[in-house]
Amino acid sequence: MSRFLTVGAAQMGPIARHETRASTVKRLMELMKEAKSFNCDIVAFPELALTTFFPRWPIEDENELDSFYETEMPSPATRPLFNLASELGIGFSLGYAELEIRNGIKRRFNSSVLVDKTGNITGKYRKIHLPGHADVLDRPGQHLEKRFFEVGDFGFPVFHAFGAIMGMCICNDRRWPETYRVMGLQGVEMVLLGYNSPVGLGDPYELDALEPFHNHLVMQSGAYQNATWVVGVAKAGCEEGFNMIGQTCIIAPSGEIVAMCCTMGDELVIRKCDLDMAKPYRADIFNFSAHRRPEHYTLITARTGAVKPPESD
Ligand code: ING
Repeated sequence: MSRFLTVGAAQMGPIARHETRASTVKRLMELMKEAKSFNCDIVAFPELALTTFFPRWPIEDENELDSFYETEMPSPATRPLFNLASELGIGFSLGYAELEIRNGIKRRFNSSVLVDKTGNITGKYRKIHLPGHADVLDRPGQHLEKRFFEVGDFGFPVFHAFGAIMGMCICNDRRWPETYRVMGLQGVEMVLLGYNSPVGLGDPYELDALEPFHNHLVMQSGAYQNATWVVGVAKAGCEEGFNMIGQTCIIAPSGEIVAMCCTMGDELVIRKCDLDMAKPYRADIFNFSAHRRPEHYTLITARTGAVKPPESD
C-alpha cells in the first residue's frame, strides 16, 4: 500500500524592499488556500519568504537591518498564516531571517520551519552553506550572507512528520552533495528547500548562462543519489532590479522533474507524491548498507587523504 503526500510548491515573485509583512503574509495565505483547494497536505514556500533578499545590500543601519528579521516564530505578522494552516488542515515550510537574542547577544540565521497541519512547528533548520562574502562590495549583485547570517548550528536533521521522514535545506545548501547525503543517511523521503538565486553573480558570464541548468542539476542529482523527493521553491523575477531565477519544481526519487513553474511570479505547482516510489532505488542501486558501508568512507578518505586544493591563480 503506497503512502502519498500531496505537495504544493509555492513560488513567489519579487518582494520589494519596503513591502510590509502584512502584504507578503497575504500572498502566502493566498497560495496556501490555493494549495488546499487542490487537497495539498503541505505547501512549501521559498527562502526568506517574508522579505526581499536584503543581503544584496551592505545595510549599515542596525535598526533597518533588524527590520528584515523575525525575533519570534510565529511572529504577530505571521500568526495569521499559522492560524490559516490549522483552520485548513495543511502543513507548510517557510524560510525567514531569524534574530535570536542569546545571552544578550544578537544571533542571526537564515532559517526555515516545518509546520504541521495543526499549525505547530515540528521542525527547524538554519542554513549552513552561506555563499558570497562578508565585505566585497564592488559587485553588481552582492551576496553578503556571510555578513548578515551565522552558519547554521542544527546540522541537517530529519523530521518524522506527515507520515514521512522530512528534511529541509536552504538555497546554496542544495549545491552541495553532503546536504542530501547527510539526510539520506537518515532515511529522508522528501527534502523541502527554498531559494533566492540571482540569474548570475555577474561574472564569469559562462557560469551565469548555465545557472538555470545548474539549479536543476544539483536538485535532480541530490534526489536520485539519495532516493528522495526534492521540492525546490524559488523567489523569482526581477526583485529590486536583480533578476532571480524561477523554475520552482518537484523532483521524484528517480531524478525526474514531475512539476515545474513557468512564470516568474506567485505560482503554485502540485504533485501527489508516492513516497514508496523510492523503494526500488533504496533496495538495489542505492542500498547504502550493501554498497556504501562506513568502512568504504574510511577507505576512500584514507586513500585520498587531505588533498591540497590546486593553487588558485
Ligand atoms: N543564492 C545563490 C545560490 O546558491 C549563488 C548564490 C548564485 C551561488 C549563483 C552560485 C551561483 O543559489 C543563495 N541565496 O544561496
